[in-house]
Amino acid sequence: MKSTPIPASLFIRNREKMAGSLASGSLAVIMSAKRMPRNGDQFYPFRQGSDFFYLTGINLEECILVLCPHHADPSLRETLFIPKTTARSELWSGPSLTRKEAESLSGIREIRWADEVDAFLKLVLPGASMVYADQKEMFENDQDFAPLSPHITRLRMVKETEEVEEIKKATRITRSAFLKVLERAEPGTMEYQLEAEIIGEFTRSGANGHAYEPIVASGKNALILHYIQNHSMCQDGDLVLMDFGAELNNYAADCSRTIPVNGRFSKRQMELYEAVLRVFKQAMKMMNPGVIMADFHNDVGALWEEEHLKLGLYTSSDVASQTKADPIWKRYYMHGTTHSLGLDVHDPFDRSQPFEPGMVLTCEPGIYIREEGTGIRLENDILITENGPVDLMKDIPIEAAHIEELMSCCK
Ligand SMILES: [Mn+2]
Repeated sequence: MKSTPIPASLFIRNREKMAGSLASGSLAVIMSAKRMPRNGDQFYPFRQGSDFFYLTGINLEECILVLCPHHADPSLRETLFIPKTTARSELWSGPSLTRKEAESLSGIREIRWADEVDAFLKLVLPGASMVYADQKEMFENDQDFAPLSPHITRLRMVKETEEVEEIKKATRITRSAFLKVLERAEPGTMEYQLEAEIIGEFTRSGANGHAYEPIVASGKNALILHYIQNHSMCQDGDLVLMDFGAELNNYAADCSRTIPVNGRFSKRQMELYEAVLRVFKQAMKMMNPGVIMADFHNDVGALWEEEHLKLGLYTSSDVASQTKADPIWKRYYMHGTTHSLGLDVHDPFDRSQPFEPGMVLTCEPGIYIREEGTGIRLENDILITENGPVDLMKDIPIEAAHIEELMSCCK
C-alpha cells in the first residue's frame, strides 16, 4: 500500500460486529482473493477481496481467516493464516508480511502459517454448530455451509468513521484529477489524454489507481452508458462526460462531471446542464434516513418529468398517456440515481432496507438525448446523517459558471 494503513481498530470492530451477527457456536471461513493469471507468467494487479479486507485489513493473497467467535477457548476465536515467505519468494518478490506485521495491521493475535490451516480446521470443525463460507463453490455444493455474504453486506452498508475518512481522501484525490482535466481539455484533445491526466494525478497522489474503469465520453459517446474505450477526439462544440474515481486503501470515490470541450457551454447545453444540476441538488436533499432506494429513484423521476417538459422533450399529453409501469421520464433517464459506495464502487446493499446514518451513497442524475447527440451526468458521493445529507464532493467544481471560469483561466 502506498498510503498510510487504516488503524487496526476498524478491523477489530468489524470482526466484533460480525461475531454478533453469526449463529451461536458457529464458525466462519473467509478466504483472501487469488492472483489472477493474465498471460504467460504474468498476473493482473492483485486486489484484495473486499469482504476479506473488511475483516482483516490485510492486502495479501493466499490468506485464510477462521472465526469461531463463541469458542470456549478465546485463543481459537480469531485465527489468520498467512503464507510463509520462502527464500525463492523473497528473492523475486521481496519479504512478505511477517506474523508481527499481520498482527499489527489486523489486530488479530493468532497469526499462523497457511500450511497449518487443514490441521486447525480438523480441530475446530467438529464442534461447530454451523459453518459460514464466503466461497460460492463451498455453500452451493455442500449443504453444510451457509453463505456469509448477507451478514457482511448488512455490516458493510453502514460505514464506520475510519471508512468515511478513507472515502474522503479518495474524493480529494479525485478532485485534483478533475482540476487537471479542466486544464488539459480543449478541441483536439483525445479522450485517452484526459484519462492520462486522471491516472497521472491518482498515481502522483499515492492512490491504488482507478476504483473502476473510467469513462471519458465526448459527444455522442456519452449516450453509451458504460463507454470505456476512450479513443475518440474531443470536438469543438461537444461536451465530454467523465465518470471516474480514485481508490485509496481499497476505498472508492465515484464522481461524474460533464464539461464543454471548448470551455463554454452553448445555450442548449447550458439549459440541459442546469436541468441536471437542479435535479442533482433537489435529489441530494431527499437523501435522508428512512428513505427506500426505489422510492427515491421514482421521486427523482418525477423531478425529471417536470424538467423534460420544460426542455420541450415531450408534451403534457405524452405525460397524460404514460403508464405507471413505463414512466415517460425513462426515455431520457435510463439508469439508477444512487448506489452504495465503499470498498467496492458498487458496494453490497440490501435494497429493501431504508437509508441510515453512516451510509455513503452516490447521487447521479443524468440526461441522455439521442436526437440531440448529448449526454450529461453529474455525480457526487453523499454521507447520510441524522442532520441531513453531507456532500463529500462539495469541493469538486460543479456550477457551470465555475467550470467555465476554471477552463478559461488555465488556458
Ligand atoms: Mn456511480
